[in-house]
Amino acid sequence: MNNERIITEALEVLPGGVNSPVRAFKAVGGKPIALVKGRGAKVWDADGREYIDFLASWGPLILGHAHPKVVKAVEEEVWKGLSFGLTNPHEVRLAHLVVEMVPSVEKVRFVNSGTEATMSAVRLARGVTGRKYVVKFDGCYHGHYDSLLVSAGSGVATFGIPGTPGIPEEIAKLTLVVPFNNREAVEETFRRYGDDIACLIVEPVPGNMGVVPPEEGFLQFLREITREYGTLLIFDEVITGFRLAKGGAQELFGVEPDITCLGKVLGGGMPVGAYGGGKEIMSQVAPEGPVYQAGTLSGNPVAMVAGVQTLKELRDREPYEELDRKMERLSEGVAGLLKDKGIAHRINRVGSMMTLFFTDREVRDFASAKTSDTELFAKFFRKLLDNGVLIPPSQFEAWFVSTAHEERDIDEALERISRAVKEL
Ligand code: KE4
Repeated sequence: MNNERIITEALEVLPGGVNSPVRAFKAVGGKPIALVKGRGAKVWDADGREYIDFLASWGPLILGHAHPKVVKAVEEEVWKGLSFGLTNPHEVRLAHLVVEMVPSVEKVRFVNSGTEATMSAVRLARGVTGRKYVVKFDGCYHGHYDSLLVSAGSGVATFGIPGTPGIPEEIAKLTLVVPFNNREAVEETFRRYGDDIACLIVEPVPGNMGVVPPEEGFLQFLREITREYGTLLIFDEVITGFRLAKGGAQELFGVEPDITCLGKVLGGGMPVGAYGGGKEIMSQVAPEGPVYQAGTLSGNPVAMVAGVQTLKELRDREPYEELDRKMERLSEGVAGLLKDKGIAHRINRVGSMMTLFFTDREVRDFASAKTSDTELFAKFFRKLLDNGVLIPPSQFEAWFVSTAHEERDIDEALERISRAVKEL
């Protein structure tokens, strides 16, 4: 079956022909593609076309597609059974790795997605503090949990939908939304609601408004003001966890949250999410404590072994300098091509995640990110696709490199991007 056939049939049985909205390419126009194979830094679509991949399945594939150690472990495990519904040894192995690698985590609970992780973390924070308000930043996306789907960044921002139908305003109004990198707004919010704020949740390095680095001291400031008001600080490290450093953004910036949410890289491409923190807070999670959360496939053995192999590779190899260098090479190459063409752009990069914005403004929050020319981005995206380079089909997302991207892949990608830029 080719792209055309797959997408046509998908439209008959899947809403929008997809299982996640951004895959429908509405933000970039034209027909979406279906991918059928990935190996290392490359993917192939159903028409047999090859792409150098910087989407990396939205972040999980830090070791590239079908890494041999991950595939072998999954292959061996499936013959022992796919799921038991009782504890299996691999969830304990993965939990030990998370505790070893993530500075603030002493105990962790596995779930099946990043959304489940952030939803559970907010419930835990409300349960532990007995408070009702949640603070989030405009442009940050934490999955599609009602309390957090309030001016979210990914998906919603791309479609320009402010929140979504189906969320009662009684729920939405318990979420206070402030601009990122804006201390005064955070101080004002705490001055007014501080004693009723259960938690503040933040992507320590937002990827969902595009990449926007936290300004000097901003994360430390959030740590201090939440501590001052007895509010729990939640780091949503679903993208940054194990990506920016072995211990994620909290290791890179030296700021420890009360609760950490994880996903993507944690499962190495299999559906795994997690939330964790100090023993005291996590002892409040059922059945040890009163805050309920559960899941049929949580800790699924096949998903766990994929995560174990991925984290062991990252722990033992610590490929972060190599990843940073590769992304620096790519981003500088792209900047040079656009400069030569006289196209206004900004590139924000932290480690091996970056975003190219088509704006001449510095991008330091969602408002400035939205000054980007999304029409030009859509054209750029399609020219790249035609030239064999796959980036996220949305201006407000992050590009990723993996350990499987060799220097020659970056150079080849820049060759293809150069051809695409000439056609702009
Ligand atoms: P999932 O429920 O999609 O596994 O995770 C939600 C989530 C939570 N936190 C952060 C920081 C995230 O980036 C995400 C999901 N990211 C989006 C795009 N960046 C996934 C792509 C999609 O929605 O299809």
